[in-house]
Amino acid sequence: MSLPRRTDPEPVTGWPADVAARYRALGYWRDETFGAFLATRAARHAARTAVVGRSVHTGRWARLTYAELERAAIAVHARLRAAGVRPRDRVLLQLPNCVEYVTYLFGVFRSGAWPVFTLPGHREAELTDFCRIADAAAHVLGGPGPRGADPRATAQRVAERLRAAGHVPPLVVDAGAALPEPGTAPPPADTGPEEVAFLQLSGGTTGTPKLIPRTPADYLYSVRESARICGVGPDTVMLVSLPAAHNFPMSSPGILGVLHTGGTVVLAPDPSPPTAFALIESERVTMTSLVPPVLQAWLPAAGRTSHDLGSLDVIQVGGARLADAVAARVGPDLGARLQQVFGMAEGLVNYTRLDDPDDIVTGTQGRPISPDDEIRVVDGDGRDVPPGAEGLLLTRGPYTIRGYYRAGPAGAASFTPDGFYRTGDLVRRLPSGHLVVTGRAKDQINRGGDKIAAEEVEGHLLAHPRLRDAAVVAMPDRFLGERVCAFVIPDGPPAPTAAELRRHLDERGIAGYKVPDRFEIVTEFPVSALGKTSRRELRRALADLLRSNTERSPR
Ligand code: AMP
Ligand code: DBH
Repeated sequence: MSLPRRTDPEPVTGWPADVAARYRALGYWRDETFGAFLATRAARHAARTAVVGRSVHTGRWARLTYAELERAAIAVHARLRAAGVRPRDRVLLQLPNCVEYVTYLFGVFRSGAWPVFTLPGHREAELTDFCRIADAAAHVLGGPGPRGADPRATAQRVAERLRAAGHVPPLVVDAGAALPEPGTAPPPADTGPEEVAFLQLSGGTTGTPKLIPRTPADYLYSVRESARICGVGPDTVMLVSLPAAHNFPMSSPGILGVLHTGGTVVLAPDPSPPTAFALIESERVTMTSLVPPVLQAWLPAAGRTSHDLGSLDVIQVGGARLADAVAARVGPDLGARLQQVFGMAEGLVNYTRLDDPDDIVTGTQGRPISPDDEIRVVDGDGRDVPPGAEGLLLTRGPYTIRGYYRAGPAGAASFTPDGFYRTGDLVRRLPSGHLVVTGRAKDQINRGGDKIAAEEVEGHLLAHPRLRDAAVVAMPDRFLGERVCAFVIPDGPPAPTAAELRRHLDERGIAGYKVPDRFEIVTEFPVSALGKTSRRELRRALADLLRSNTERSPR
């Protein structure tokens, strides 16, 4: 069987040849590929437990040794090959946290195809965009989606949308189905170590999502160093309760860092204290990675639980700004060491080190992995600010991309002409090199670690026939850090209600976490000096509104 011909991918990565040669000479970039990664670990750690988690095939908990994981990945490769998936094809990988996440991840790698790391919460709006941009050949799905959604029905709607736009929909591969006996195992169909091997997702800032091309050479450098910095080894038992696709639990050091060293990955279906605490006790979990709101739910629950959390040694927190006061509670309330992680799927990852003094661990978001991570803190005109002052963070280095995948001029705007990635984050740099994240200058909302591009939600709102304009901004929130607020201007009375607008967005098929938590109906927007809608003024108006609401409402 063969799939329809796909466009050739663009394996360009943009590192200048002399820079690449230097990263190679320094030993950062090596020859290891993802197709071969698991085979060497399986040979070394055959009988050790690699993965524990639910199976979407059997519906029960499963434990796989390294040897069993390798066999399952070979079977997935055989299945994909029989279905016509070829090296460099793009394959959407969309699964809940389950053992099949890992078997399919390595099966896709082994086939030489590029996984595209979609989140379980992505719906037809996002998936259609990913399929279109990546020209995806296959879509691996399984299990129930969030809030009981059926991923097969979603895939059906994706297919309809793609066909209507003249595209060929991807082949649907159900990870819940039984795997074939591999028979004669096809050899790994590897692509080169410095070629693109997968597409990670960016939180984005524009109307269309951005895909991040990563290579084995650059990514595995960050994984190896992350494992070393975080003290990960064969005795590490890592609880993964954030979506496995997210760059943080995937690579900082995450699933790949643990498998790199022969440790055990435990996949939790959700991060709630009852689920996570039971697994920490039963699997003797030593380490986990959390976003701040999950940590805030764990802190009070730890004092009440009957589960033994004593095995827990390191709790990593990242994805969104952790308040210093909450950071200080980790040791006393959870009896574990805190590690702050400030990273991005585009590359740069910062860690507080396990031997950093307490004030650095609670008060900073860490320092870069590599001595060759170049950091610039600049003002609005691109000039370096004085040491210690707040500014925009620019970065370049051995595992930070030089461009997005097929993103055109809108994508190029995220990079300086000399190749620095414009993170859009506001930071201060301490003399020790540690960074403090002080704010953000990009039109993105960080809802407890879930990133939402304002422009994307605005685009969907503007498709409503009775709206003239829409502007989406962050709204401060005690628990999630930020929530989403949409200001809308109706096209005359009667204005659509919030419920109608939510229904409209639901019909558009966008992920639930992007649907605004609050709608404000207004008659006009404040404008900047250039006549553009001023999101800054809207945030200020919202802050005034929220303040007067709290003052008025009785306690
Ligand atoms: P993405 O580009 O979608 O991978 O998201 C990365 C962004 O998440 C960063 O540029 C920051 O805005 C945000 N982020 C990640 N970790 C932290 C952290 N520890 N503190 C503050 N913001 C963070
Ligand atoms: O938020 C992120 O994207 C992130 C956070 C921590 C990340 O990509 C990472 C570590 O690698």
